[in-house]
Order: sequence, then structure tokens, then C-alpha cells
Amino acid sequence: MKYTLPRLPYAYDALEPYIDAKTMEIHHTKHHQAYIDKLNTALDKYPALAEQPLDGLLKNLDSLKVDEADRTAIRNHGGGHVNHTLFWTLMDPKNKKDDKLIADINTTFGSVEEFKKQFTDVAAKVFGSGWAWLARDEQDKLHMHGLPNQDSPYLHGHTPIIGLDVWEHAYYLKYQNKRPDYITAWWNVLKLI
Ligand code: MN3
Repeated sequence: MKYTLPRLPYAYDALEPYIDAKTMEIHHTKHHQAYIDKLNTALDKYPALAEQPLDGLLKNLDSLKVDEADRTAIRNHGGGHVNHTLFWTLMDPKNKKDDKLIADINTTFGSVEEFKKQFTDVAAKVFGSGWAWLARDEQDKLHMHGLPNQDSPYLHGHTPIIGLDVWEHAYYLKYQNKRPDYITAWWNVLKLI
């Protein structure tokens, strides 16, 4: 099975003025597509792995019987594919508040405001390219991570819930070097909490 680019469930300009249409279009059609193409190339040699769910490959990355270069490619480009696939759905303007998630955030962090403050700090401090994550462990407990590159919380056995892409390609056209302004604006497109 070859991975293909999922359709964006809203228009490229749907997140204006917080995320501009040009950034969304390039991010979706160029960056995300490139992760998919390179993932497919890496999996060409392993047809059995190509049929397995990608989250499972990432959770068991260390035990996959693959060349080291392909393990790295699955980590980077498989991560890139699952991360961006989630990212697009998180920002869907049609999303409604998730009451269970809000209740769990209140339990874990005290309040949604406090969670946003801590998550903003994690996102601001990711050095270079990476993501800020809220993820659930196998006991359903919430954890916050700042992870480099396209590393997925699945690598740590956690299921990603909220992810914020802080690679420059996610914001540079509109925000240039001002990552904090992008993070502040991004909360406006996250309707889940
Ligand atoms: Mn990206």
C-alpha cells in the first residue's frame, strides 16, 4: 500500500488571518507530500511493513527488521506523515469543544489556561525544528512533550492528542522569526479546548 496525501478538510484560506493560505497550501501540498513520498520510498523494500499501521511501526521502531537508514527514514518521514495528518484535523474550523479532553486537562494541569501557558512555553523552547505535543500514555494520562524534528509521541508509546508544528515552514511566510506570535495566533484555530 502506498501512502497518499489526505485531502485538507477545509479551504487553504479557512484559517486566515492566523495562518495564511499560502503557508497552508505549501505546507500541505509540498512539505506533507514530501514526507509521504520519502516514506513510500523507504517502505518499497518492505512490503509487509507497508501494510501495517504506521503508529505501530513508530511504536516498535527499534525492533523493525530494516536497514538503519530506512529506520531513520521511517522515523522522520513516517513521523512527518502522521504528525501532519493529525495537525490538519486539529485545526478544522468545524471542530467542537472536546469535553472529555477539557476535563482531563483540568485534572492534569489545573485549568485550560494553565495548560496553554505551559504548552506555549514548550513550543517556544523547542530548539530548531520540532513540535510541541500533548499525548496520552497507555493509562490514558496526559503528558506534554517538546520533541525534535518529526519525532512522534508514538516513539515513546504515547498517542498524540494535540500537536503544534514549530518548524519554520509552518509560519515563516507570515511571522518570519517571530515564533511566539505564531504560537499565540495558533490557539485561535484550535477549537477543541
Ligand atoms: Mn510541518
